[in-house]
Amino acid sequence: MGIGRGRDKVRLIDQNVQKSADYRAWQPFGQVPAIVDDGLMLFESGAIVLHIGEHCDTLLPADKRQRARAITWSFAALNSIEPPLQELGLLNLLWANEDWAIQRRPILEAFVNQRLNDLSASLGNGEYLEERFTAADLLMTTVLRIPRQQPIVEQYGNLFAYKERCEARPGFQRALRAQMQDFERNAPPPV
Ligand SMILES: N[C@@H](CCC(=O)N[C@@H](CS)C(=O)NCC(=O)O)C(=O)O
Repeated sequence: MGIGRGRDKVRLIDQNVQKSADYRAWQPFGQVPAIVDDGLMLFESGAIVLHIGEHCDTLLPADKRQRARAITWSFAALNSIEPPLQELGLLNLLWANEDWAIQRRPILEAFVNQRLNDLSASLGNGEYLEERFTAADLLMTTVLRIPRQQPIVEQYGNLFAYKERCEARPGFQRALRAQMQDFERNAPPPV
């Protein structure tokens, strides 16, 4: 996939490509997303967003201290908030009625709530994680969208408003629409 150079640069892959040695040389785990920018092959969404941020002051401020803060919050989104939300999202989506999942749920929900509570306290009345929108907000918003089957982020008024504010940004809407179009164009016909 190329960077911001039109839809002809987007390559969708199937499970055969995922398993292929060529693709594994690019993305060792066979996952998406992965990009090539001027011959540089990258994977991991956090690394990709930060790489794109190198060319975009909106995503990564030129000021060194502000940049370091944006990177710090990017890691917080991916390392501290995403793992418990991801586990909850998968539990809801794939295993909700399994005995082990029913047993796991209370401890997991408590952990998720602890993280969201701390994030909510840190955000306070702020519009964004730092003084202005950065790559960290993009990543945090994407992470907060994970537990869609369960209204858990909704319980934190300021976090929910923050997520909606970030989602409403024109760039976010454009990117989401483009991604959804790929799914719509390639969805199997209804049975
Ligand atoms: N940590 C990786 C996770 C990527 C990931 O989970 N990708 C999913 C789609 S959103 C995937 O490729 N799943 C297929 C698989 O794991 O085989 C990242 O942020 O890029």
